[in-house]
Amino acid sequence: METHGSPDCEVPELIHSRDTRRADRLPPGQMLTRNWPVLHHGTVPRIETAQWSLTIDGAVETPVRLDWETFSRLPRARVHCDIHCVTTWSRLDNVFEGPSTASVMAAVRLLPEARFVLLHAYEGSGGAWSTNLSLEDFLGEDCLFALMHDGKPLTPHHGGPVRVVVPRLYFWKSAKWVRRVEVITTDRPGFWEENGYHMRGDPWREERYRAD
Ligand SMILES: Nc1nc2c(c(=O)[nH]1)N[C@H]1C(S)=C(S)[C@@H](COP(=O)(O)O)O[C@H]1N2
Ligand SMILES: [Mo]
Repeated sequence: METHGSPDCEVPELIHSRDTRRADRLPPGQMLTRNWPVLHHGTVPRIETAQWSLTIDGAVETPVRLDWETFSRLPRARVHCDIHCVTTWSRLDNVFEGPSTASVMAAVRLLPEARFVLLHAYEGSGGAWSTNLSLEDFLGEDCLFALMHDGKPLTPHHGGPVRVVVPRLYFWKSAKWVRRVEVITTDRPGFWEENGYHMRGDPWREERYRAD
């Protein structure tokens, strides 16, 4: 069943990402944009929700695979946040909606040695794409698996049916078309990180490229 709307009548709680409270919300070297640019490697994969699933495995006690039916009914949060792309555009005041990363990850029980995640995406033509994050960044209170943006289902171009959103880091860490969360014990570069982008990507420190 194609459900994008909230599973119950209640509007999910709105969490204000901490960076939206700054007096100056534009990180160094960024420029404001009002529209929402589309950026990715390869072509846009088209995933029917009936074929969609999210796998969480690696350094966890109980790996899971969630289908759309289950995932779309999970309790959700709404997050008000700013987007900062490493290519220097920033878009303020977005509202994303979906299950929080912390609530979804609680189901698998992390092993004590778990430290990082590699997010893997569904692919169009153009090959495998992934990105790495520390668990601390990934499980932030404003991080979610987003199905909606500004009240509408995420379009395929922006990562629908489901993308990750991690507002505190440059937007390349917010994997579109997420299909797998691989929990790992030592940090491993993803696609852009292999190609010279920073392992962490904090926009306030301008962590754009790797120094090594
Ligand atoms: N699967 C996947 N996710 C991705 C990318 C990609 O190439 N593949 N690019 C990243 C980059 S570099 C940016 S800036 C944002 C862009 O998201 P948008 O197109 O919704 O603005 O997606 C990120 N997530
Ligand atoms: Mo980007």
